[in-house]
Amino acid sequence: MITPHVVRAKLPKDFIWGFATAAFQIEGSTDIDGRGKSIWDDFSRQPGKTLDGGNGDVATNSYKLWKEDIALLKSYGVKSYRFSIAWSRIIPLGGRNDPINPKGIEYYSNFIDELLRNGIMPFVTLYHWDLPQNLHERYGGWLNKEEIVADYVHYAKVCFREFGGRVKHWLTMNEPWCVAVLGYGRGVFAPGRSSDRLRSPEGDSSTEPWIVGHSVILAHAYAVKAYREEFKPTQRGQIGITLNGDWAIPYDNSPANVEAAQHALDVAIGWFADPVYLGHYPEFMQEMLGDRLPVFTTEELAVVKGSSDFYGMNTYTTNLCKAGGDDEFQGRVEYTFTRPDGTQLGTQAHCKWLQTYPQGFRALLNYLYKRYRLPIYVTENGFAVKDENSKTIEQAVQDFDRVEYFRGMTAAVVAAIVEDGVDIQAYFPWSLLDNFEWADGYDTRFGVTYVDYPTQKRYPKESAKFLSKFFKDNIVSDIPRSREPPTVQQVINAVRGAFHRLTGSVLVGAAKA
Ligand code: PNW
Repeated sequence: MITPHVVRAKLPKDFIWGFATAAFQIEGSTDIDGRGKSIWDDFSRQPGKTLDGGNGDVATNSYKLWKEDIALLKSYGVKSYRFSIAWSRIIPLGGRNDPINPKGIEYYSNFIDELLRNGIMPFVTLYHWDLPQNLHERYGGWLNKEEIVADYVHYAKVCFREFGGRVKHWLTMNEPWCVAVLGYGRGVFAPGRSSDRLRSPEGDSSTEPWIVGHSVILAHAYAVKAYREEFKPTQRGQIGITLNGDWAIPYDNSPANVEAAQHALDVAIGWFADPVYLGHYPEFMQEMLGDRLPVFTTEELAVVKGSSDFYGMNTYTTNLCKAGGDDEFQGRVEYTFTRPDGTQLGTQAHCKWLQTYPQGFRALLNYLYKRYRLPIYVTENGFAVKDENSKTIEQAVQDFDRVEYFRGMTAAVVAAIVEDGVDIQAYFPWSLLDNFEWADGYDTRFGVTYVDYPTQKRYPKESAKFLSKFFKDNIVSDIPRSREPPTVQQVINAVRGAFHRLTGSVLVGAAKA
């Protein structure tokens, strides 16, 4: 006999879901309680660096409205909240011999306590792009491997020591590709370095991003080593890195374009995932970059390989890939959303780089699970509705393109788990609130909650309601699963999972366009 509850149980009882944010995008209060500057403070204030001239001084005022934010999360019924700690609130000058700021510790400590009081599990990012400005000025930040690795590990250890009794899920770094490429290659994110002299008086886009990426990997890996050796035995948490990466589909069947799609994945994802999970840079990157790609010492490699307990995945879209062009950050591949027959891949978002394509999400989940063989935590996934910022509040909360996006993406998660046997542990839509969208300023809104900036009032959008209901309906929390007789599908999944673990292949292929 199959009870209705079991039929309804599409996601495992312990499946984690919640919303994601990042410190600089929401906190504001940049000069309060002893916070030091981050590289985004001045960068966002320079004319021309953000689309609307917006900066992080106020953002969603969450440094002050933190209790309200937690109440909002609670009202959405989340199990977890992914947020980041601002390094320069903990250590205002950033370095390993610089003073620790008790006010910063106190703030996040209270925040974590309040989450736990509300039954919400903290999922904490240590670095979401807000490098202490002083480390950039003192020695070049991520360009200086020796210094930055030691300083980052020190900062991470302070956080493990202060918060690790209560925080059981850590992300070392958010999206190293963005840190390296957007910050030191294209120069569109802080610190804004680039070879383009119209953009930046200094920088070398042909070398710096690869150096920065290398430092980020090492800082991550040495922090994980410290956690595992000094904290994990008593704190018993999970730690890993989270990488951005979108699915890549060949534009057509030509061998050059089929190869191009793999090259795109190699640079977007393999650049970081291959060293961390497989112990080497992708061969294609070594060919493309030659001696511009830094080399790990044997000792470093031993620390890097296996340095993530799970696969942390931020993904938004799918790109059609054509071989050609000289953009090394895309693997010398050109991206488009227009198919050979002229149709669009999906619904266009406010940002140029984003269209809805849930089949691609499912294919990417399969690809990552097959290649890296670890449980996947989806730590970001989201959509910015076109021209949402020009709408009235009443119109904006009717965010049906975002609802459509999340309907497709959540269905893809369920299908990947139930039909493909992919081990997915968590799903965090980006973002809890509309917020400071980096170089887009406040013009692009990714929130499931509308923020009326003049009043700082929050208005839940339809997408928030959709997601709350989806997870309420699909995660069965009242019946322990093990007591129920397994459904036919669950037996099939168990066999699939075992097969996968033995052979490394996924039985049911994902949708490929
Ligand atoms: C991620 N792209 O950034 C970040 O982790 C968030 O802080 C950000 O708000 C969110 O996605 C939405 O953009 C990205 O150009 C920035 O492909 C740029 C890209 C992808 C992700």
